Amino acid sequence: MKVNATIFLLLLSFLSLTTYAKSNTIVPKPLKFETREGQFTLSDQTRLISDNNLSFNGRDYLQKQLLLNAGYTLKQASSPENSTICFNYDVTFDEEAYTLDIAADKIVIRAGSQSGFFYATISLMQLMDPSIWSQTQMNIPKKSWDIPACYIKDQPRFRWRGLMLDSARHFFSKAYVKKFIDRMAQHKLNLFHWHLSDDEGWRIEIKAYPLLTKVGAERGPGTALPFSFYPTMRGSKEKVQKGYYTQEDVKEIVAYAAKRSVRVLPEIDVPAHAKAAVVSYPLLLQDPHDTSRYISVQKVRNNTIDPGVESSYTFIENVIEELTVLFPFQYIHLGGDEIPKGAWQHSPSVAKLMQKEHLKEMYEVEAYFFTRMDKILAKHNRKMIAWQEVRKENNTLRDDTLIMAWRGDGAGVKAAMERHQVIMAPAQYLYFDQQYIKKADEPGHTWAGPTDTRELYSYRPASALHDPQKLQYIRGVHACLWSERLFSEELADYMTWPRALALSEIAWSTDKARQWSEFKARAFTDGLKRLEYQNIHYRAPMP
Ligand code: TNX
Repeated sequence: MKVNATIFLLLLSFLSLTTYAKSNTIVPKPLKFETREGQFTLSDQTRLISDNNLSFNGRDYLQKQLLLNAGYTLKQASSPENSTICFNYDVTFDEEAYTLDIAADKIVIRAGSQSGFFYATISLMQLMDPSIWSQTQMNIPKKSWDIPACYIKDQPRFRWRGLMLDSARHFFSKAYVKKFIDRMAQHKLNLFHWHLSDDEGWRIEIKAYPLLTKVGAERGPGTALPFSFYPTMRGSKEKVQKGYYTQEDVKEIVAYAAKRSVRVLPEIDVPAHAKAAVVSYPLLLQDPHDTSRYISVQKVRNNTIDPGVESSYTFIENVIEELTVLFPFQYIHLGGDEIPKGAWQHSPSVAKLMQKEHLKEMYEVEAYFFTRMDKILAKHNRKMIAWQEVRKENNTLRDDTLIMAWRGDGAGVKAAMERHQVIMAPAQYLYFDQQYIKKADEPGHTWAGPTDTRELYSYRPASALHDPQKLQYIRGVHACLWSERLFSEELADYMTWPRALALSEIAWSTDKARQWSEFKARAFTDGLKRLEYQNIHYRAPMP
């Protein structure tokens, strides 16, 4: 009898343990998660109640997935019935914060913002069977969905949780860009950084400058960009690579992202990394008498816009003007990275500019250029974000300029110490174009890696900053998927997932709350199944 009771108790605790493990597979990890007894069963009898419009995007997202995978949507009710999901507005909640209270007969979501309601819905869906994420109509719809009872109180550590896609080195279809954004949203990443121009291509339609996409959006045999950058074209030398987004495409993508609480940050990389623009409009962007010879880190010659040529500024201003109509986000990224040594050395226009403005060194010319960029942005009601190289002693950028620190963690910490607002994107941890492991046949760059998911997860964004007063300057965390070597969308998936699961948690949860083995139990179980149901070609985690 006694033995039986012990076995029974053991069995019970085992059962509750498995429910616990099963119930909390949410990525990123919520701030507070309490298991409760029992479960809610969602069926076609379940009703929705909402006292506000802010919850629309969340409800709509759930309904679409239910229609695909359960074969029905939930009807609205005006008062609570047997099985109800309530979306209740609460003015006291911060942006992005929510609570999710799941009991046997009722689910109550509280939030004070669109993003809060959306994230509550995402968490709710992550508690359901992973097949809810399938993007194709189920042959046999799953009629009823058990959701473990629990209480969640959640809000993020950083308000800026970013991921960059480089559409310039390799073009990604509109459909892929949407999928990319959708997956970000599923993991509460909220900042899609879109690298739209580089040496290898100009990818966005600009009405004032049609040659940008007529000439600058294709490269390879028979085009104006017929060269093979090292190592960009490796493996695809014979093929013409092309593609760009029309303004209609961009509007569609920005609206798609907004429905998912994702803001879109466009990047036009100037003055370097601009070969595609320069071959499209050489007379506007360079001095024909410039005899400088230089080569970029990526082995591209003559790839910079000339800051001594006045039409360079008109050009950039006109581009920015069109961007502001397409992108409501308050920031525009203007690049500023890796200006090759020797650029403009023999440009008569730059020599003249230096004389006129009393500039002695080349870095002062760069600073002058970015000060003017900042003024143009201010005129168009936008703020500047740029790679860390733009941080120069003598430029007069506005205080709210954001610096994106990519050359190691130290660079970001230094910027914060000097009271610059900074986004942490250290290549050693957060460059998704780097190999996972060091191996000859493993895809990816090697210069900053390798970085497997576990190492990435160990990144503690502000840990090297010892002055608590300066913590406020670290605004967020950001990973970059550069695409020189991304020859297919499958490969882009592979490089991103599961690393982006770890990214989402670094950005959302505190350092203290994170523990690798516990993360694995959530991320490498249901976390991967959710990706599988969406046909994501993720890299299988290492044993
Ligand atoms: C450095 S990060 C770059 C990119 C490359 C990347 C490759 C930065 C601002 N510039 O142009 O694609 O390395 O890892």
